[in-house]
Amino acid sequence: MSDANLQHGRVTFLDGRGDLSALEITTPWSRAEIFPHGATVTQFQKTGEPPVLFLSQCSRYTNDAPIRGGIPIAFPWFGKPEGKTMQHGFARVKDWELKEVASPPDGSVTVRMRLPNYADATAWPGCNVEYVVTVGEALGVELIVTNKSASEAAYEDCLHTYFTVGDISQVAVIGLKGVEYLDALDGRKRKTETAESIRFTAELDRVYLNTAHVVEIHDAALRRVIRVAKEGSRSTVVWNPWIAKAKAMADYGDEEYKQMVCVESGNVAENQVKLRAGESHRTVVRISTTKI
Ligand code: TA6
Repeated sequence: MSDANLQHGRVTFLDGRGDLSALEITTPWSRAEIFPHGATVTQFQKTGEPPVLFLSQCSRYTNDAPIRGGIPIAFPWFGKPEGKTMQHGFARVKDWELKEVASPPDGSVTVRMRLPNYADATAWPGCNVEYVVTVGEALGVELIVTNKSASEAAYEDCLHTYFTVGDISQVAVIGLKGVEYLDALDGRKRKTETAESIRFTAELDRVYLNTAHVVEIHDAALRRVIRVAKEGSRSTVVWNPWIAKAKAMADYGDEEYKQMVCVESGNVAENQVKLRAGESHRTVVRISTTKI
């Protein structure tokens, strides 16, 4: 292991888990972990508080599978569109290159990574894909895609964030009332959210469209609110697998649905990003917590 001591924070290269190495970032307020595998932020925890991100105890740490938890990056597609064999694209199972570690004057730590040029260039025209993680009192993640080709590039992205909650039955997701969504559990039928507070009593899997809203996760058991603010994102996905799907996922504990909820920010379906030659797009998420 080696350390990079920065002005305020510190980055330590860890042996990681399984086949995968990891970076540990510590700042005056918080601690985080990032795996170059999939550029997956797996942990973010403020000093004296419960973890913000959920990480399954059953996750695999192998080169051929995504990590179950944290913030997997779904890119350049979401789900499994016609003709695609891999769910949620390939970015989350590629090893990203570490490009830069820095500590801005505010005491946070930033880590910049790049998606190497992938073998299957036919899957998608040449783009430069970078990811910047900022660890401080809050957690910031930013996916930056630049179209280096001479033709238009279209893609979906989703920062597929798993959040830790104390008890899913006491959780309310607030901020999506009136927003249209595709119900993945009902043939992706288009519906409109009528609830001020979305609550969980069964599997829930919804792609909310055309929304830039801040979403809050109110967690009565842990007495905290997690705030998910975003820029450059028109879609928000909310998911809890509940009992049957939890049992069906080999890399997820049967009871773990009680302690997590996914609130994911990106650009999915009709919200896909289209870049003209030379254009860039930034999908930015800022995650913060307050005690209640
Ligand atoms: O974001 C919700 C979702 O699309 C669900 O349908 C479920 O499949 C989840 O993603 C996890 O997908 P994964 O491929 O990581 O098992």
